[in-house]
Amino acid sequence: MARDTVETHFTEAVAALQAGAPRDPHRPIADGASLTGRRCQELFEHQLSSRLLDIAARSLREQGQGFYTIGSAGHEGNAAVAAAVRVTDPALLHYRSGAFYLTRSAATGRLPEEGLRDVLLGLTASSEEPIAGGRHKVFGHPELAVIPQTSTIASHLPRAVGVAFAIERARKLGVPCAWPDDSIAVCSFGDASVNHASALSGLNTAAYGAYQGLPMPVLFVCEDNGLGISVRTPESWIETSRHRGVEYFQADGCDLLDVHETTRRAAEYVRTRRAPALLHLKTVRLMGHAGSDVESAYRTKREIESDLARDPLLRTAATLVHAGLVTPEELLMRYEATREHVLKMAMETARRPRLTSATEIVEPLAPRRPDQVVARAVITAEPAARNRAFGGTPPEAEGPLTLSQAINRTLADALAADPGVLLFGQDLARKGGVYGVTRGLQKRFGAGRVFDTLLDEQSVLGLALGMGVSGMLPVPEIQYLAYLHNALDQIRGEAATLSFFSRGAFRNPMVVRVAGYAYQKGFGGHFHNDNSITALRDIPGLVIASPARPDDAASMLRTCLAAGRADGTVSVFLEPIALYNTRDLFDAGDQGWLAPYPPPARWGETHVPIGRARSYGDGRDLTIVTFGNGLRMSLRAAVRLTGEGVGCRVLDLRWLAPLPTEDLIRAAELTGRVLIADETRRTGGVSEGVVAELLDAGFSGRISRVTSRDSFVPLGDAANHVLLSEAEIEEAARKMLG
Ligand SMILES: Cc1ncc(C[n+]2csc(CCOP(=O)(O)OP(=O)(O)O)c2C)c(N)n1
Repeated sequence: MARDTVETHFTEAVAALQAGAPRDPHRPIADGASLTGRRCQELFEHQLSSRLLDIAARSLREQGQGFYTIGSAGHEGNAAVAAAVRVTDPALLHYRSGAFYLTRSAATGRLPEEGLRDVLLGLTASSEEPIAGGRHKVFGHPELAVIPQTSTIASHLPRAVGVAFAIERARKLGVPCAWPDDSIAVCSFGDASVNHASALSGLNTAAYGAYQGLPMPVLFVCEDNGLGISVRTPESWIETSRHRGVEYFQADGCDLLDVHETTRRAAEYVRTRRAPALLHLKTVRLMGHAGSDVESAYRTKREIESDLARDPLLRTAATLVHAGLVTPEELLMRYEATREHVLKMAMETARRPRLTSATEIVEPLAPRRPDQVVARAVITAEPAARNRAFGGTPPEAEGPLTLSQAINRTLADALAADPGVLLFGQDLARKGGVYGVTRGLQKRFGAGRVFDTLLDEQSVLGLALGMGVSGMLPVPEIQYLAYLHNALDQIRGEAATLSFFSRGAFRNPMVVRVAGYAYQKGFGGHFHNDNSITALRDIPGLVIASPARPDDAASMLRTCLAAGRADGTVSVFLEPIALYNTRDLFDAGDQGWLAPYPPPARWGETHVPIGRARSYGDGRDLTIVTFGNGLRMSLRAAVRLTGEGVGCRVLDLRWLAPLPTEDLIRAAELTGRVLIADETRRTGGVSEGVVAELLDAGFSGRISRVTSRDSFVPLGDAANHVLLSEAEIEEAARKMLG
């Protein structure tokens, strides 16, 4: 393979170095340095290996055997970041933190080859790669406390803050945590990424927490090479835009000694004060953004050359030579030998197995162990603790409950039974939520477990992501369905992918409670009555629970919580706002929408497995398939139709992902006519999925659907013009039968 300018520049510059008088390798390598000569040599080896992995990535790519060429060249100073923090500090790494990864790998006692092999297997997308198993090229390893990251820049900062928060909260509550009590979260990223909303969300949340005196032990590491692909970061932008409340440290990222010393101070600051800090490393970017990048199209020759002159690998080489620890000749021999070794390993890894089937690929997406879920779902607090939690009156003795009350009682039971359950969101704690669903829970379970967050959905979910991966069972609340979209990537790109990209080695169980759907009486307009869940429906592995009735809500919430604990499941629990306080079904005062609380002893019996629908009635003429508010409307319509002699049955899907396909087909076949009553939009709404399932299963009867309009929901009564109505359901049913 032809040598890159970076390689020739390095070898020529090393050859020209002048050896200095030998220093004791066990003493600081330079006056005032925190690294000994020996340690500096070791770190040089990791820097060198990281550089040669970048060379290997290109070689593999040229041979059609490698699939990723974003490298770490120019950023190898981050080896010293790894050396200055603890191996047990959870790390969420930038895609250029290769030398950090190799250094940490070696620090845990693994052979240098093991770290190299991890990365090479990632480049070649081999199924033997130890974290993502060929699904992506990531830095991650459960034994190294390195949590893998996606390619979405900055999306990991909210999680990193969540991890820091979790370390402290677990200690305070005395619950198990994946990381030691005095650990700190380490999170690296690029300089262009700092401007991303997710980064700002993470930095601000850390500052906001610290400002209030909350422990926030997170070390942000900005690896600033001055570029985001081709766009320059304005001079001094990182130091200028820094957040108050996040202590700032700066080092020359090309100078291993400076990086080590500064990281030591920064890490010490974060560890002892339990406060956030930003470590700003001024690096360079060598070899372009990625393999396919033609840097000369947007950078001058001078700019490229000035980066070359700052090559961190060369800088460490010079330090070693000047300290008399190695001669230029020895270094060059070392370079060549390592180069040959890494390229040979690369060719070997190119022959390792790859992913060969869809079944194999999707396997870690959504592990489901229903037996384990049932076993978890029946876990209840000790009777005395439960008694205390409910002030002596257990909810099953309260009589029939509303949906809102049933959710409140179920959350209380979960808080009483599992000390790792935490509830949080905007206005959730002191006020009890906009609709009072969580009222009284903070008082009973304390501000450590039920708390208000800042007004930022990315942070709410980021905290959950961090807590989940640390061993807790977070139950974040998103105040309204519309606002979930402000932070969707935290579910789509982060929560839902972690198991996939780590083959289940890391999991972030959570139950995201979302108040949603429309039909609030004349209140709120679109953003408080959003009826679209399309952005959730196609997320692989995500469970979407949509309870309509109080008893189902209790059982389904327990299922989601139990699935979180048993399988790491990420669930979205959609609560229909308009039904929170609904009491009646057919007539005023009939209390048909209330239900007794399923008592703990019977949870086993009343358990609702993921993906099982609920059927009402036994008519043989028409099946109305529905969910949420549609259930109440359909039941009311069905009673009127029955009065006219039509045999109706109503199927409440309850789970919108995965859809209860078996129950759906069975209910459809029983009547041969299916009317889907779907309160979401016509385009991209739930009914599209239901129709597709029926057709895929070969259902040959009639299918019709009524939905809400492809519109946003207007303010006031005008909403009724675009939302699915009971009258439309009835009319469509008559049309089908007529
Ligand atoms: C949210 C998002 N938008 C766009 C991209 C495409 N992208 C990949 S890397 C990159 C530049 C990032 O620059 P910086 O944060 O400075 O890191 P560097 O690559 O320079 O180390 C961009 C825009 C992405 N990965 N994620």
